[in-house]
Amino acid sequence: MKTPTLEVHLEPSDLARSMRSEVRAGLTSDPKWLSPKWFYDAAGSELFERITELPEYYPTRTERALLERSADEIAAIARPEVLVELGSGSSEKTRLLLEAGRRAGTLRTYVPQDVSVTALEAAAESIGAEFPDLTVHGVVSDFTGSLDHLPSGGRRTIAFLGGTIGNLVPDERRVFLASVASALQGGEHLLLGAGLVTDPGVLVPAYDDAAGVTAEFDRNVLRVLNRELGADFDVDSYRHVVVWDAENEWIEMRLEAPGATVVHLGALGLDVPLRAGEQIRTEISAKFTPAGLTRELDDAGFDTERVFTDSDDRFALVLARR
Ligand code: AVJ
Repeated sequence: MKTPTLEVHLEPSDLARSMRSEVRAGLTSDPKWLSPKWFYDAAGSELFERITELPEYYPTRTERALLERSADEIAAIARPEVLVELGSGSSEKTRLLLEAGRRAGTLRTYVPQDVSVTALEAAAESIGAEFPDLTVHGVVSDFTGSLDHLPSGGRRTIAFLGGTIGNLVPDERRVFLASVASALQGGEHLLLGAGLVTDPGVLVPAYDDAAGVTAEFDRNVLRVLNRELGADFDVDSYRHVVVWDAENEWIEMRLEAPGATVVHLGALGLDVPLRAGEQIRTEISAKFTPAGLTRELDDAGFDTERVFTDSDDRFALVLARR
């Protein structure tokens, strides 16, 4: 086995600084918001893994089934020598792409990128053991700012799976997709996983499960702020609210304050007054149509080569060529 290497472009102090400035911005605006980035401490990452196994949360298993069916075709078209994965997390579904790349005989290098050093180390270690001929080079960075650090040399495919693209609003998506395009050369590929617009009766429960795991995941962001920013949110008193915004075609998760209160954030020297019933937006998860995805990719300079969807049209894997 080759020893995985790790490159760090995001120090804990960078994260702490961006958390302070974003939380200040979000909690002093109207309506109030927090970035979904802060969900994923160790407890939050654990809760997210539990979400992916819930009966109501179909995206993960749907995307996995799509990858199982289409990974060989993807590898045959893209013929990746280097697979870069943005927001790789546990790299669980990636194995399907790595195996297909190995069968195609092209793949030499896997570059997982994530904000979490611990997730990357664990993933790099187990992938390295499972694929002894593969060079594994982890990059610790924020997916929106990591594209300057991509290795060059070798035909690359960038995978951005799970539907995380949906956390970005349209303007942010434009900027992000354009920067992915400019990081790639002609003939290289992007593999994008995205949730599709579907019945709100299916969408809403996926973010508001009966067992309350997603509610705990949502409230976990307040625990993170209590610990990291010396805040005094009364975490368990906040209600998890899920709204399907049909006009914007996104799910919104919010946390609702039960009564009027003032939250003190020690590290920011900030007092945040909340009205009774006031909601803080904690995540948007945009859903797409195949045509909309193709158009956004086209605007960014990609040619869509294949759109793989499940039989219920709930999730799409798009293979696009630069
Ligand atoms: C990891 C961003 C793809 O939006 O479906 C799951 C996060 N939030 N349940 C999603 C999430 C609530 C998830 N992504």
